[in-house]
Amino acid sequence: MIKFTILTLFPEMFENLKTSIIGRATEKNLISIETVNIRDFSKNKHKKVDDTPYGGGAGMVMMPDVVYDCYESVKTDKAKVIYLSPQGKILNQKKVKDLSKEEHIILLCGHYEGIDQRVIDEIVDEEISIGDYVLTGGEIPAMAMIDAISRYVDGVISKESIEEESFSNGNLLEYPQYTRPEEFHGKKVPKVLLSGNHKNIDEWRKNKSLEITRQKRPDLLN
Ligand code: 4GS
Repeated sequence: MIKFTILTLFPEMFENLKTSIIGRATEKNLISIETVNIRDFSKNKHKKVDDTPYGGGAGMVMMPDVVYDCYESVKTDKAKVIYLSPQGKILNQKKVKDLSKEEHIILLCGHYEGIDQRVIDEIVDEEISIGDYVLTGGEIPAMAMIDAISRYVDGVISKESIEEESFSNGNLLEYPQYTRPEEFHGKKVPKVLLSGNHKNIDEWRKNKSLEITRQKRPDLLN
């Protein structure tokens, strides 16, 4: 059982995790997902959570005391605190697999221009980015992490699915998949897949994986 605690100003954004594979995993108690609204920790009568940046500039900055109190309300001895930010190391499949061994992951989501640096320095164990582009908040990266990590939790998806997919398989992309009908818009399913010869099918798939990786993502091959 891995527990995810999300610190966010927009807990409604995480409703989608109640659907599909992640929703089922939660229902089966294989993972647990808890959201905490940072705004609930505002001491201000207007529930203010952000203020203008010292030194000037655009946008608002989330205040450190509010974020800290929110963190304090959920922290555990074993918790690993991750801040989603373009300054972090870019997430990859190895990191996903390593994180799936944690017991409790706290995901801190910034919004607006970000969070006061002092509270980041005080509570964050690791900064992670989901790619070199700018989003409006850390919520979508937090969802991407929960989704990718949960796949590795026992019982969430089949062992075969974990092993077959891209990257698990020594950094190769997936071979193409086909289903019925046998012919679609004049295009036939490759014959070998209908042959029932599993040795030939495995070999064809391995070759396709290599070919596609070489073609589309040669950077993955070293
Ligand atoms: C990312 C990213 C991100 C940066 C949050 C600007 C709001 C935003 N977080 N991977 N402030 N890429 N965060 O763009 O993790």
